[in-house]
Amino acid sequence: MKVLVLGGDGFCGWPCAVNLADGGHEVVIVDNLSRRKIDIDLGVESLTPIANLQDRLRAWEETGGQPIRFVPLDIAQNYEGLLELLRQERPEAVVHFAEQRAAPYSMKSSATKRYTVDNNVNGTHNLLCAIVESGLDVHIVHLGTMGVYGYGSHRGATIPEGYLTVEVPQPDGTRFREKILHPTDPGSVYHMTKTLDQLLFFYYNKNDNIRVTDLHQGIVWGTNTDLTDRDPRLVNRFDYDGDYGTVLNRFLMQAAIGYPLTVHGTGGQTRAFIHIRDSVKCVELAVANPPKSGEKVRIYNQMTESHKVKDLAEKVAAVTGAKVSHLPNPRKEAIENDLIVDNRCLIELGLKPTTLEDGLLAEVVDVARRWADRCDRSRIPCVSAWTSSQALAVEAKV
Ligand code: NAD
Ligand code: USQ
Repeated sequence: MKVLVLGGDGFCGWPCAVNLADGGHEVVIVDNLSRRKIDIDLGVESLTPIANLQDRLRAWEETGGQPIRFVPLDIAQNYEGLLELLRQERPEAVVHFAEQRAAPYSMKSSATKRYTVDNNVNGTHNLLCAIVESGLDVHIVHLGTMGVYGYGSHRGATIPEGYLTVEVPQPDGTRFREKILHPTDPGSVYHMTKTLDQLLFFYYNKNDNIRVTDLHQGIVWGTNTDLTDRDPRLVNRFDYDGDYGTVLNRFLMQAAIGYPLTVHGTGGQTRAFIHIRDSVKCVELAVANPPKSGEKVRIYNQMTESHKVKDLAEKVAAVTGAKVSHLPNPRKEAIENDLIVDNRCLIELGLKPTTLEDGLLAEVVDVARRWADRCDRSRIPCVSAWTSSQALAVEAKV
């Protein structure tokens, strides 16, 4: 089938695009390369030396991959271009990764807050509008986040896959039962844009029958898949800086260079995780199993395991001998939370989870060790603070 991969030059999008092409799909990457421009603005680079997209695509073909085309386009700013592209390509599916995805970056300043809202909400809305205007029946597979549910308010309840059955007491004493979108509780401006995406999908699905699978993904860790391992020019990005690096990859990289692991606060924060190989597989499964016409938005919790940040630090320390440090938390977040997640949908579709216990921690440390000399240690601290009082505490420590 023909698939447009919006944001196909990014960390999750690139391995996903080559995987879909390897599975026989005709893939077109659509990207405005904004992620690479943000690296330049922040003065940071992926730990792994990533080739430019043209070289990536050439290497992919030279190593036997089905050709992938690239269309440079800003989906948030160029509505007409997006509509024209849909009309020309007539894809059966669009996989939508094209958003500003770092919570700390989204909290850096008014400028980055506004950019994140403009880019993410406009991009998603443009896609929905353009599909309606094109008259095409396109399945959207969107990368959402586990963070839409919020952290800290569940108190032992299992988080369902998107919908919650509630009972509303009625004046006559009876109880009214209904299935609603799970209430949202975003923890950053970035996470808030994902909760707004959810409502946009809900509305356009109800009004225009747009078919959507929204993948509420946990924190992705790891670097490469078998396909991006094929050639050095296919290597995936590895973010380690204080804005874009995510917690487990940061710990693995810090361990590789002998930097004390940067646990925020007590480390009692529990988060959901998924390895990049499983993330790629989940998108493949979602593309292959579209909702039927008239079906409500499908929501899958795309995660395989939950861990407390302090437990992750201990696991990484046990494998590598790294030291653990507890730092003032730049984020306004619950200091401790539980997280029990229902993820049966993707498992039932055939996902076989890769777990931390599979020896992969060590594998990622090897990737980080290999490129350790590319690391700029001064970019490791997380200095983007959620509030001014947190900024003061962080500045005092850095
Ligand atoms: P990334 O920043 O590496 O990739 C995003 C890509 O989208 C980049 O190549 C960027 O240039 C492109 N892009 C952004 N705005 C665009 C626009 N307006 N027009 C065209 N292209 C645009 O991020 P990622 O880690 O690959 O994440 C991809 C998606 O998955 C995001 O929506 C993110 O919210 C979601 N997600 C990521 C993680 C994670 O741990 N990385 C976890 C859960 C969900
Ligand atoms: N943390 C540390 N030390 C660090 C970095 C982070 O203790 O050096 C803590 C944070 O305070 C937070 C937790 O680790 O409590 C997770 O932070 P993160 O940066 O790994 O993840 P997050 O900001 O939630 O965002 C990432 C992706 C985002 C995705 C989200 C999925 O960047 O795109 O949506 O994970 S989820 O966490 O499930 O919402």
